[in-house]
Amino acid sequence: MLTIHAVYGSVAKLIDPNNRPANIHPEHTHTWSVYVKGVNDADISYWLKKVQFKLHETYANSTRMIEGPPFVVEETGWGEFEVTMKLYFVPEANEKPGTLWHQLKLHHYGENAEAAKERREPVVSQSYEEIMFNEPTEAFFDIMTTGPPIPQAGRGKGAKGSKQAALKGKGERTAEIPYEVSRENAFSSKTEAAEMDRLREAGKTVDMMIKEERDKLMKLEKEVEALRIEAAARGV
Ligand code: SLL
Repeated sequence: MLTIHAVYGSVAKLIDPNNRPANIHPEHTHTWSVYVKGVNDADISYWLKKVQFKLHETYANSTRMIEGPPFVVEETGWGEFEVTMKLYFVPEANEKPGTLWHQLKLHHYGENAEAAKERREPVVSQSYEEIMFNEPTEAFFDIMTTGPPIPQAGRGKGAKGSKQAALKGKGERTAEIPYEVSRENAFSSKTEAAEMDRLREAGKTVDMMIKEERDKLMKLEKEVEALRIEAAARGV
């Protein structure tokens, strides 16, 4: 089992009548963006190839394909509607696209809606998503467990210890190792496979730990939010 985390949602701002961008339809009241991104803006392009955003049919070209990061659609409008996001994974995943739905929010709601509107606070609506793959391909699993690609500076041709260096060195012998262990060969592909299994198990444990921590964090965030609402209600 492989679990991937992503964040999706929207940010909307009321258009300032004194600072209205040119060429906007006179009925449009808000600028907004809808997005899929990594938790804490982490890079997700190593597993997410492209995203198709389906907007309300009142929009011209309501189906927008975003071919690479950032996976964002920016628009202006007057109404709220549900955005359908189709996530296309990298080919290594060998997975069908996954679909997410997001309700675009333009308006503040609740007791402090008017004050928030006065202050022109952006309306943010965001969700976490956990995407699970029951039987990931080896290649996809490798990509996911290796983590985001190393930044370009540290990579490049023949960077020491990099995969490229290991695989593309001219005339070098392959790094393949004997299948069976022998006294001379303490390492073999068999023991390597066993090691991989252990690593996979460890990976699952780490995934579980991350999930636990995130659950804790979300609980704390809820508590903070409740306190904030309570404080606001008391006029603090
Ligand atoms: C509503 N059911 O009535 C929704 C529909 C449509 C949103 C919302 C402008 C599109 C355009 C726009 O905001 N459409 O003019 O390009 O609230």
